[in-house]
Amino acid sequence: MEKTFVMVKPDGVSRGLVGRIVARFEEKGFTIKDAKLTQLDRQLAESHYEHLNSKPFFGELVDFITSGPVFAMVLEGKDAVQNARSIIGATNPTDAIAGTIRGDYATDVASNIIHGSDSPENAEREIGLYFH
Ligand code: DAT
Ligand code: MG
Repeated sequence: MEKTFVMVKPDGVSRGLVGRIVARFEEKGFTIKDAKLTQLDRQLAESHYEHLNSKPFFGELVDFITSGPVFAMVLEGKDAVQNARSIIGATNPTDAIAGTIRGDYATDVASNIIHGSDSPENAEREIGLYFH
């Protein structure tokens, strides 16, 4: 069994989508190992998205992700990282197919509802950042 880190972003929380999003992961077969509603400070946001800090949208990304509460989760399951990314859908909601979370609930890459770790190593790192 593998663990991954998934986080409903401020737009998903403010739009009241947490329950529906959590249900999708439960229905797929994930086990919720830990979860919390929390608000990121800039230091945590900059650390989480460190790999993007040279991108032109980095400031906007940090502003957005710290703009309100997020719902952070540790999910466990078979191939959890890859299966969660499949449910989440493509980074740009325009490319995300219907039936994925981003495909169903988002239109804009800058506010794409949800985060999911992209490798087991990053899952471990992100779980450590949020749950310690
Ligand atoms: P993902 O969240 O699918 O893993 P990523 O790690 O490449 O994608 O980027 C992290 C977040 O940064 C992404 O969910 C939304 C934001 N982002 C990515 N590309 C962007 C862009 N071109 N303009 C604005 N925000 C962007
Ligand atoms: Mg990513």
